[in-house]
Amino acid sequence: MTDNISSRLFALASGAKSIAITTHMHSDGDGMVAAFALQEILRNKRFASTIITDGEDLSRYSFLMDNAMHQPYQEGMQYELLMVLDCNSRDRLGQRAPLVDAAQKIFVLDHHVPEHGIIKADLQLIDPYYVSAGAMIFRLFERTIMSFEPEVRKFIADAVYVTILNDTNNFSNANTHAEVFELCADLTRAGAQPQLLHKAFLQNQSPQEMLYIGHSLTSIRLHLQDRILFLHSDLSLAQELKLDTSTIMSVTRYVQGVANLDGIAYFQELEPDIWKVSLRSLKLNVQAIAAKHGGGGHQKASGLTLKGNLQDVQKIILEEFTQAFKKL
Ligand SMILES: [Mn+2]
Repeated sequence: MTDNISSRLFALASGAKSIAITTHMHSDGDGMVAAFALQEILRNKRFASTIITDGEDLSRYSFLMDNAMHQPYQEGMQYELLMVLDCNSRDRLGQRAPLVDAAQKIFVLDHHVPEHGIIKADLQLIDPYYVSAGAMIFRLFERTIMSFEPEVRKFIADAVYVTILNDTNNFSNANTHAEVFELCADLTRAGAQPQLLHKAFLQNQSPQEMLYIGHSLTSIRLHLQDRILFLHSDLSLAQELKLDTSTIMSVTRYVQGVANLDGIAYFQELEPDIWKVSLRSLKLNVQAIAAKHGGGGHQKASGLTLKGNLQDVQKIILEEFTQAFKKL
């Protein structure tokens, strides 16, 4: 099945004059790093491609970007073949959604549950069982990757390993099943060095980022008989610290170890009164909550965007959690 998809993808690439790779908005260490891996695979098959970004700061990934060809989105951009990674929804492409309309052929590779604004693809692989989009790329192109020179193989293995570190939150999320370790063993054999990648990707915070996290943690409040934890970071905090929040990992990872919780909601103000809300729960289906408000993700980890002041958006989420408990 996967051999068939990879050969069909290379056939699409052969027929295309231009190829773009992109991912969801507020790109992360899965979608963006999977794009680096896919670009390297294409390059070694002699297909040039460009990764289209929102112009976000990619410095977190600099250790994997020596060969990366990327460009911020500009209105009017057109590519014959568009590859969308870690995303199956047009809505989640944000300002880059017109790339979908302009493309002649579209390939979608994703592990999110399809919800709304589903991209109509000529070729797609969507499987929520996979731990990361990067993991899907590795399994999909495994035979091709293994035929590459050792240093190319190592680069792809490094990138895929990072997508797994990202989406499992360092092997601590519920998606860390046996196949994840089997895949990581294969990646390690292909040259990935877990200790160096852990250091480069998960332990490179700036003092400003640590201050941002620390201030955000002081906002912790408990609700619904102390079963739900809320915390937030307002825009002024990022501005005071001169921190570009698109460069840092979600603050939720610092509260996922709090004992006796049934859910977490982290509210991050991206623009005045625009809040990115990250939901986590091992008990409640937070994907349903996020989807109801135009967001999406996974049952145990989802995200959405809400408009309003902090009090209002927190009220909305508190009500959703209250209803979700009633349904249990
Ligand atoms: Mn992902």
